Amino acid sequence: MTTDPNPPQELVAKIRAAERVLITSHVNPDGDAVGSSLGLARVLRRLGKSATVWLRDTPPAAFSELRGASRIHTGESPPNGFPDEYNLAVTLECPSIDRCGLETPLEALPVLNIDHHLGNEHYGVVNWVDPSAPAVGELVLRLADKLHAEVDPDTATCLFLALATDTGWFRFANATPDAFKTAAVLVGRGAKPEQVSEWLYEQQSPAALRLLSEMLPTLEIAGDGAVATTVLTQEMFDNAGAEQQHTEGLIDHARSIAGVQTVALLREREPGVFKVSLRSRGEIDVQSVALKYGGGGHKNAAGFAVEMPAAEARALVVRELSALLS
Ligand SMILES: [Mn+2]
Repeated sequence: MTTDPNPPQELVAKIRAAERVLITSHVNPDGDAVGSSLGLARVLRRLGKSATVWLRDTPPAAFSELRGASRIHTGESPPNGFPDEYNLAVTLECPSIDRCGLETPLEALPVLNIDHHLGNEHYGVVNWVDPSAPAVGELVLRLADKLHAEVDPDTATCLFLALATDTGWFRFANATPDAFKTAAVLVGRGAKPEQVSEWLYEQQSPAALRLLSEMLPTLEIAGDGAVATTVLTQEMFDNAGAEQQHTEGLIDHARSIAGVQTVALLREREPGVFKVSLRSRGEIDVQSVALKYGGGGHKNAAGFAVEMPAAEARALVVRELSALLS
């Protein structure tokens, strides 16, 4: 794909002109959402602007070591006199404006929409959507360079975490030559991969491991060995003393089984409501399933929510995933 790697001029101009910027990303924020948001906030502050990061949901604890993580505002609506006290909102990683968890009021501000999801709805006053970018963190790096803002080691670390998590540590199909080049630039500017890896994988709480042990017995294989599903009910969260944030990475265990092409993790967010996370290999498009049920994502990683009993929800997911393979 030959996409212009540069941010649109209009986007750069709007950022240069703004003094107080609200940055947000999607609900249930992942590494790209958190790393990009914190990285962009640091870039804007470096330019003398006020930048506030608001995420509707509390980020996973694994990201709490990132510089600025303790300053992230969470909850139903943005803080500090929203919307009157801001000039501009930037959404990162939000294919539609409601993905940030706040719909109408955000439109009180001009919205810059920066994303790499193919199905982005171009809802902003300026839209910078580059599906060839391995992570939104890479777009933030390109933007920082365009703005001539210094990317210091803490900023580079935020963006590296975004890139590393979205590419599965450079193992997924989006681990392109550009992804490696961007990683090289970020490490050159002071990002420490070994430190990020330690934060993500060696700071687990006992609750997270107990939750894994609750999940593993629920493993079921269907579709001639190609479809693996696991379930986490509220009861399992209670047994483990775990929270939703402890589910980070749990879906990958089923992916590791030989012959499995597509996997799902169903987790109960509130009684009877399941968030379904889907993963797939190669050309198998799980985004199509997610879109059918009002969700979204990428070809190989997507999700949606359903309200029904666990067994019924699992049967539906198995049916849909099996149909993808036939
Ligand atoms: Mn992303």
